[in-house]
Amino acid sequence: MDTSEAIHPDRVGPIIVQEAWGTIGKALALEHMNGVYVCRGERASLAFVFLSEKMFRMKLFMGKDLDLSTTVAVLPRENEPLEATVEETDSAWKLSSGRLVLEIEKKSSALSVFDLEERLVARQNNISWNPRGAIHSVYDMPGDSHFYGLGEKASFLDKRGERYTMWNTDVYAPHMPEIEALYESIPLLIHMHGSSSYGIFLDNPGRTDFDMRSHGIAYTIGCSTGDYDIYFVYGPDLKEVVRDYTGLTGRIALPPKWALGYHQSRYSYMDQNEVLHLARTFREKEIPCDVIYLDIHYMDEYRVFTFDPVRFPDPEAMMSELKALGIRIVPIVDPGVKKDPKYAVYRQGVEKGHFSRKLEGDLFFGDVWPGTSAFPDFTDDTASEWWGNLHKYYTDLGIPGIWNDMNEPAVFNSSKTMDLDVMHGNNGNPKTHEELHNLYGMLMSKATYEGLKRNMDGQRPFVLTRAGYSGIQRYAAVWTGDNRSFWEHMALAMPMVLNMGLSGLAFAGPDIGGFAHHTSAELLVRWTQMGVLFPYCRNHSSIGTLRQEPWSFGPEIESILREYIGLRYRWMPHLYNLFHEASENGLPPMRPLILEYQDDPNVTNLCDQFLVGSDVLAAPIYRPDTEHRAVYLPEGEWIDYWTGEVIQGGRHILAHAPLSIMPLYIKSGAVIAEGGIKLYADDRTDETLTLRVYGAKARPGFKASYSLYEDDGSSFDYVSGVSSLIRFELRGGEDELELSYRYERRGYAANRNLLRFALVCTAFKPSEIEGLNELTEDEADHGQEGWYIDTQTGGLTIQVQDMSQGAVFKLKG
Ligand code: MIG
Repeated sequence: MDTSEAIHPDRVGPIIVQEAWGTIGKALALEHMNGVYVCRGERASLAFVFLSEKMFRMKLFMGKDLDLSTTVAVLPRENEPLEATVEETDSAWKLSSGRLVLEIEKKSSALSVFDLEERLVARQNNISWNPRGAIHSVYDMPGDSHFYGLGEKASFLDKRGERYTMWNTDVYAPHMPEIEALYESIPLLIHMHGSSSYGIFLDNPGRTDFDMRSHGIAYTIGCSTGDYDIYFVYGPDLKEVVRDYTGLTGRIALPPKWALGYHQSRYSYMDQNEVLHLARTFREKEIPCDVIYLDIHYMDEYRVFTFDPVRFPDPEAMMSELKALGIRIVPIVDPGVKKDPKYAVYRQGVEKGHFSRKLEGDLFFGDVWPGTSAFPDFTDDTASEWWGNLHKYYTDLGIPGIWNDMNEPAVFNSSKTMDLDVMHGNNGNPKTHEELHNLYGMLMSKATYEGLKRNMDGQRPFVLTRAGYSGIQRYAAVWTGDNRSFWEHMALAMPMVLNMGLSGLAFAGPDIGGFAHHTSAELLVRWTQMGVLFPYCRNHSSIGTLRQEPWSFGPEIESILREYIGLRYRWMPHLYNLFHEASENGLPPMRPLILEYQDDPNVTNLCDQFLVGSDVLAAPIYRPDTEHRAVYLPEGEWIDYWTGEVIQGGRHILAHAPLSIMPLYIKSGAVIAEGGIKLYADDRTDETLTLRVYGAKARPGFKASYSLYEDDGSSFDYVSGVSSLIRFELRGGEDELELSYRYERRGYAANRNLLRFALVCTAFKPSEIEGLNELTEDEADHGQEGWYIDTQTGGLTIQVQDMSQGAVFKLKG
């Protein structure tokens, strides 16, 4: 006999339920209280807060209570919100903040944002919601719209025509154009049209979506749970959007210099001997390397905070030999803690209540590497602090960095993650995992970063993470997860990491050479050539794949790789400078051309070439058996890095690039700070510095300038002023040049006596430099002050004592 279940609604076939989507309806009143403007609508209200002249927050709320707390993504505000000027007309309220006018239409509650020239910047036509809490908003998408940001996504740079979901997901084979959700969720959409741009950041760590595909002349932003809480960040320059968005959610912590070096990883270096052998090989072969990673096999049956006693019988001995070689270890730490009552971390976690649990009190268990595992509840500060402190286990061994993997969190089950009904403690404001999912990985890395920092005696920690949410940049570098050794994935790493850079993730990069599948000699060369100019530079590969350490394909390949890795180290002062800039203003070291040439229609979706800083243009070869490619050089004069040839920009050229060449161009007038090549970045025995100026011209109007930031590259002393800032300038006159440098601040004493200025790719030859002698090569080698023409580059080199008071030199033609 059947029961009534026979007519269960789910069984009787599709019933079409007309979903009742609600809207705000008319805007009835505008109230102002404590810097918050509340627009009361028929069925819901909108709260507006002006955070600056060109940035405001808008939150939808129902009922009476307005909660203006934020997620941890948003930094605490130091300034009071701005007062706007309010004007009411028959049809609208207009709120002006100084740079923007926000218009709320009374009849529909639609919202328009205008600039001071009364040009429409953005328009939100509609917000609606369904009874289950999903919210959906519709924005204008003019014909000339381009979209950027959105963090870690596959496909091209410009996201017009795409649709994405924000839901941190461990997909194996993830880097496909149709994949909507990856490991990281950065719900920041940057919209550029006409000559202006703005960003919309939806601060909601639940599932959110951005659709620039399905609605013709509109794009939509939605969330399936939680708040519709957006930040509108006006440019008009893309750079300003990036600067202000990172002002809101934070910028990268200045990394230790060693973290900018070359990193070597493998799933897994299986034992202590293999690790030591690897380190020695790097040194014997004189290939620079700063870090070796330990993947999951270092642990005792995948218990985090342990070493396997057989494979790694003496971690102390291993660490001390590595230290002598200048190589650091970064071990993997996953969030899953093995369910094992004899294992201290598990026991403590249970006893102290630090693991994630259901509302009813049961722990949530999921299967990961160690088998059944519990997962810390990082939303509670006490649990995070506990977790952070556990890292003393590593710091005591001299381990300064941690690699957080599987922190989406990834779980081996059908949902691929933690049960959505897990009830996170959230510091006394409990929320479901469904609502907080995208925060899990970030909170883990935050706990890790802070724990390391507490235990590192003033040294800067390094954390690498796979999962994250807006703000993750404050705690960790991000790698792009399990790519494969496909040429397509090499190419795709460019737009992916470029958009990550526009989304605050300035310190990011892919597994060089590809993680899964088998690399080839050629792919490894091409990928490394490209990868050494990415912010984060690690070669990593999966178990069972062909080896891809730099020497895996014989001496010829090895020497090309050595040269490119060496280039990264030679450019380290410049790179570090760019990272410092990123930590101050959020601009990423690796940039899409559109960031520097926003008015150039040729670069709106250009992403098979990129800039390092503003003046170095790399155009990697990303197809097999290919020695030529088209390169677009934007306006201005460019110099081929390899040949010194001067090329007029504003056009496409055909570059010739045999295997040992990655096309590389330097903007004329650019300056690059270089050091000597070292085997590890943190080697401070000789901090030689050369400021290399490209394409100097002895004529009025020419000017090259550069500011170089320096500090010890490893401690937090810079916070209290132990750093230097050198300002350098080269000005052209009638057949002469004036070179000057000056310390704007000299709190850090670099280990060098000489400063070198090298003028390369220039027609200028001095007849005389006031106060300096022309040197023989021998005198130059012995560190005398003076100038000489470098026989190799044909360039002019001037070397002088590095003086606190700076100096000025007149170069006569
Ligand atoms: O694939 O720890 O993305 O870098 O080597 C399973 C083993 C788990 C995924 C990471 C990868 C790492 C691997 N991990």
